[in-house]
This record gives sequence, structure tokens and C-alpha cells, in this order.
Amino acid sequence: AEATVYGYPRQGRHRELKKAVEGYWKGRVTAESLAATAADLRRANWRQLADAGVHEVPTGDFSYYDHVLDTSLMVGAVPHRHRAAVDADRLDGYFAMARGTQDVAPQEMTKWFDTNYHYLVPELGPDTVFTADSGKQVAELREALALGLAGRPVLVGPVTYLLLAKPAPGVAADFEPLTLLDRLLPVYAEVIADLRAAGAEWVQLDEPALVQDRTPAELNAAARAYRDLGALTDRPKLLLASYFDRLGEALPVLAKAPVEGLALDFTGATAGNLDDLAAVGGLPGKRLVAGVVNGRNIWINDLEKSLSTLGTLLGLADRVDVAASCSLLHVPLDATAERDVDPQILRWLAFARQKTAETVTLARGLARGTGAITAELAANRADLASRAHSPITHDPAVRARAAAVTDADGRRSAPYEERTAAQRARLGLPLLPTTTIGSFPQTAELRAARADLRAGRIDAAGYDERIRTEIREVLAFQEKAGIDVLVHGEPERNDMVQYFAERLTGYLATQHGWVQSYGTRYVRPPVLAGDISRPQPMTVRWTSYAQSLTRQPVKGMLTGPVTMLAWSFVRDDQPLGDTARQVALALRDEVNDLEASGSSVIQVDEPALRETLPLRAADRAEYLAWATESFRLSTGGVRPDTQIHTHMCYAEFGDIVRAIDDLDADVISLEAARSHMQVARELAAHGYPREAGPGVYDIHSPRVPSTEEVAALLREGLKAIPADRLWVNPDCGLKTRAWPETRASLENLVAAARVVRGELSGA
Ligand code: THG
Ligand code: ZN
Repeated sequence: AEATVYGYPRQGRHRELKKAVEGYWKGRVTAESLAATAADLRRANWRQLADAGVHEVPTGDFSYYDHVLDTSLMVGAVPHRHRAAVDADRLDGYFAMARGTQDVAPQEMTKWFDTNYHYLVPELGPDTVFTADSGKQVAELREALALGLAGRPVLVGPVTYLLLAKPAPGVAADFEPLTLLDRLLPVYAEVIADLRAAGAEWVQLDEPALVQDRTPAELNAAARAYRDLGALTDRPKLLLASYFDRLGEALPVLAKAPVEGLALDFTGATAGNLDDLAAVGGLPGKRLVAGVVNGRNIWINDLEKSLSTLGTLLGLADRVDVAASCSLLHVPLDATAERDVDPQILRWLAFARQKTAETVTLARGLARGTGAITAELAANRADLASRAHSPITHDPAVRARAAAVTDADGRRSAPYEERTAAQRARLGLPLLPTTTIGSFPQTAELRAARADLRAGRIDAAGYDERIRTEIREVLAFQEKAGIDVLVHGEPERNDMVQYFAERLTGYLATQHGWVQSYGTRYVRPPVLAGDISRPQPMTVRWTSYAQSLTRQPVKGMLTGPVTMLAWSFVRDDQPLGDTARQVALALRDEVNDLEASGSSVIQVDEPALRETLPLRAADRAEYLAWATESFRLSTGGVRPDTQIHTHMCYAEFGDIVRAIDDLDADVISLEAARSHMQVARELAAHGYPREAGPGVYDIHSPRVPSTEEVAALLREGLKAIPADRLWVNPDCGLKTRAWPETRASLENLVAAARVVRGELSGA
């Protein structure tokens, strides 16, 4: 048995890749120097893998921006609008596809399955012509071979590539990219042949799309694809890789395919693969790569449990190798870089480097027996025991409180009809009330203030004063602009999840735990490590300071429990719903404290509600149940005359309108400007009974919408939502915008609300 991985974090210890790519965009780094940095990073990764004992290393998984975009270039799927740029300069054309230019829109970006990584969506149509370009793959394979390592090129498989694509602009919306399979396969055949010629013994084809619900036609396409690729002569051995869930109906199809190896995910809830594999009689004559080390969480493996799984698998295939369940792209690089983490907790953590070591240990144990890994097993047993019995993971007070939760805790004390009347009386808002989503521009001065505080150049009092000054300015602007429900602007928050994680017991922030979100953008997801409690109020000080400055309502702003989980690393030692409930109870205390300090409007954001929807339909009801329960638990404790808002963005909402309704929020704001109020129509179609603010200002662009444009969107919104339930707000928070366009846009937004109010009262 050998150890391997499917991919490794690309950014480098100090995010050298981000700096090099962004430097290239600014003209400060040459193409040669960017290429050299990238080659250094690849070499460093391979050395790290080789030093750990991994001989068969992934190649071609590296990317300047995104590996799906790389695949589009590999198969020549360049949108018409980018063709000239790509032909003129491949690298600049590549970045134009990723980011757009002054004149040309980028490709759309969306989430890679249920991870927090985002890929660029291929745009295909009936006239798409694929052409093979194996250059990047071949070059990176050669680099690994030159180091004396058995490079195994990793490609996005042809079926997954097509299933992730969408119709190009101008192509009928019902066009199915999968119909292009017969045109795409010869291109894959050519790339695979080139890799063989360059010295690849194995080539890995990733087909994670096959772990989702698939139609018989799609499964047939997968069978055809691998029958054709398997029938090629003089080809490398093919390893068909799946991850993120069990293969289900696709497993018998892939087990029968004429390829030499299959990689399956055996972690957590996906253990179903084990039974399914036994049911088809295993993989006689084939190589099975067993993903037993979870590639998506940051917890140490239970080595004994994995060995037992691997032992069972030995009877089901010719050869069993050990791997992380998916690319290690989704975890940070190295836990030993964390200096501030409690050493006790550090022993429970495994990032990419530690997970690699675990796969090597398991492979050794599998090959030579547990006697060959006695020390590792003993240490692992001790670390697991310390986690299982730690007061950090078991806080009796938190557990008792969570166990005592009743249905009534998740229900407001009065139905919406009563609440809305009480809120109208208390708030006295005009028709079409205006508000913003919460954050205002995070200026360079604010970031500098945080850096000054960290570096000790200013003390806490000095920092607080800078924040208060910012709050005064944000409030003065909003009052002058004529906005009805104000916000304090969130100048004190670095990130909407990290800010709360830093203030909750049981939650851990990392210093260097960067994970790629998209392109050169990274996040440091905090770790839900233990039982969650709130030692003291987290936001009340700033919100009540803001409220003290004005007679108008200032909206309290919190991040909801589902989003806290979605953008963190979650516990693997209890159901997600239990963790969500603990976070919800901590937030409930904050909501109640805000109310007690005088807040009449409180917003609990859930931008991630839709994005965490499980991959398979059968798992969705359970998710939506705990997701809505935790939101309602966090907001259910307030009086009828306190108005609860929520906000969602980054997604299409059509399929979860029911769940949105179940949240029972009094007001919801949604991203809508780009889709011309599509969400408003979806809410209306469902009969959404409460107040809603479909966004009328697209904050993703510096463009200032005119008063007339905003008014037109409002009139559009009024066709779906009655005037006494329609709010006027931007699409999302304003933290990524600069002040000049923010000022102008919000002034136009208020003006538009006044124009349309006038039309309504005239009518
Ligand atoms: N917060 C967290 N997770 C998220 C988002 C968030 N996941 C989904 C979505 N939003 C991802 N979007 C972004 C947008 C911008 C950046 C990262 C993810 C970004 N990152 C900075 C960078 O890479 O330069 C670093 C930010 C930092 O210093 O923390 O700009 O809003 N948790
Ligand atoms: Zn948003």
C-alpha cells in the first residue's frame, strides 16, 4: 500500500502566490518572475510530500487562479468575447476570463460543490469547438519527474467538466453541455496520450459531479466516457476519482468501467461507499484508492478506525492505497505555523501537511501491520482521548442549556400580523422604508487602525476612539442622506464570521490558516473546536453607542448560526445541528441583550443558508430543519414590537423559498439588482407573507445607479410585493465599496424611494 493525495494548497506558506499574481496584475511582477514563483511553490509542495513519504505526487493541480478555468484552456473552451485576448497573450487572456476587463465580462463564478472554493463556470454552446492544449499539464508533470517523483497528472474529468458548465451567453437556456461529450472525449484522449508520452504511468480523472443525484442519461454518459477512454490504446493507467460524498447509483457504473483504478471517499457520512462497494463485488483486478483521511476538515484522523476500514477494503480490490478524501486545497497548509493556539487543541488539529503524514502512517500500517506504527497509534489514541474528554469539548452548562430547548423557544411570542402592527406603531416608518445591509466602506484608515492596535502602536482606548469617530461619520451621512433605518457601519469588524468567533468561547481563530476562496482571495475560517458560549456581549457596545447619537432606529447587526457554521471548520464529533444550536443560543443572548439596550430593529444575516444545501436531495430536509430551527432559536426570544431582519446573497433562492419563509423573520433583504428583481417574483409566487427588500443597487460594481434606474427597479418590485411590505435597500453590505460611489448611490436610492412614494400617494 502507498500513500497519495489528489492536490495540495497552492498559495505557499506566506501566500507568495497571491502576492505574485496580484503583483503581475499591477505590473510590478513580470510574467517570468510569476512563473518562477509558481515553479518554486510547486517544487516546495512536492518536496514536502516526498519528505513525508509520498512518492506518487499529484501534478497539474496547481493553478494561477482556478483549476476549472485551467481545464477550459486545456480543452480550448474560450468564450468568444475572450478569444482575441487569449490569442494575443495566453496569460493575460487567462486572467481576462477570470476577472474581466474594462470592456469584457469575466466568466461567472460559483461554488465548487459544497466547499468554500469557487470556480469559473465554463460557457459552452452547440457551436463550441474543443481543441487540446496539454502544455500546462505536460510541463508540470515533467517538473515532478525531474525531481525523481512519480508524478500523477490530475485532470477534471470530462463528465464533471460538462456538468459544471452552463450555456454560453446567447445560447438557449435549455442547452445541455453534456450533449458535447462526444466532441470532448477526443480532446481528453489527446491530452492523456501527451501525458503518457511525457512519462505518466497513471493519470487521475476527477469526477466529483457523479456523487450528486444523476439521471440515468447522465450515468450512461459517464459509462460511455470511460468505455471510450478505457478503450484507447497505448494510454496511461486511469484512476477515476470521486469525492465529497458516496457515489451511490454511479458506483456500479464506475466499478464496471474499463479503467485501472477507482478512488472513493470513505470519510464520515460517506462511509456508505463501503457497503456499496461490497455489494458490487469489489474491484477485482483494480487499484482502489481509499480516501480515509478527511480532506475537508482540520481534525486529526482516528487512525485505528481508518485501519479497520482499510483492512476491510483489502478484501475488495487488488491493491489498496491510502489518500485524503479529496484535494487538500480545502484545508490550510500547516498547523505547526499556529503559535497562538492552545497547545492542547493544537494536538487535535491536522492541516494539509499533517494529513499527508497521516496517510503515510496509514499506508505503512496497512502494508506492514500495526506493529510498524505503534508510536503513531499510541500518540493518536492519546490525542483523541484528550479531545473526547476535554472540558473544551464538553461544557456541562452549554449542554444542559441546549438539551432544555423547547419548540416554544424557536417561536416568536406573537404571530406576524400582531408583530407587524406593533412594529409599525413603534417605528413609525414611511412607506417603502430605506435601509442598508450593515457594513459601510472598510477604509484603509480602518485597516490601519487594526494593524496599529495589533502592533501596539495604539492602545485599546485609542482604537475605540477611532471606531467611534467612524461610527459618528457613518451616522451623520445616513441622517443627512435621509435613510430611515440606520446602521453603525461595522467598522470594528474584520470579517463577519471571524469577529464573532474571536468573541465566543469554544471558537478558535487561526493566524495562518488561509484557504483559497477564489482566485487570489483567501479566508481564514475559524474553528468550532468546543462547546460554544458567550462570555459577554459582543456588539452591544457599538450598536448602543450608535443609537445614542440618533433618534432614528439603528439596526443591530449579527451573523446567523448557519453562516457561522458554513464559513468555519465544524466539529466532526457531534451532529452539525447540535453545533448550530449552541451557536444559536449564544446569538440569542446577544439578540436579547441588543433588545434590552434599546434596539428596535435587529438583523441576523444568513448569506450562506442556500450555499450549504447538501449535495443530494435526500439529505436536504434534515439540513433545512436544523438550519431554520437554529435561526429561529437565535431570534425567537424578542418582543413582538422588535423587528427581526435577515439578509441573504450569493445565490438563487427559488428552491429554498419555503425555508426562507420558515425563518419567520419580519423583514428579509436579498440580492436582486442584477437579476432585475427575479427574487421578488419568486417570493411572490410562493405567497411570501412578510416584508422584503429585494436589492435595488448592485454593490458588486463601483457603478453609481441613477435615481431613475433605482426607481424602475422599485416599480418592478412593486409588481410582486405590495407597497406596504416593500423595503428599499442595496443588494449587500458596502464594505468592499469606496465612499464616493457609496454616497452617490445611497443618495440616489433615497431619491428613488421618494419618487415612487410620490407616485403611490398620487395614485
Ligand atoms: N467571510 C468568510 N467567508 C466567506 C465570505 C466572507 N466565504 C464566502 C464569501 N464571503 C467569500 N468571499 C470572499 C471575498 C473576499 C475575500 C475572501 C472571500 C478577501 N480576502 C482577503 C484576501 O484574500 O486578500 C483577506 C481578508 C482578510 O484579511 O481576512 O478579500 O465574507 N469568513
Ligand atoms: Zn450580502
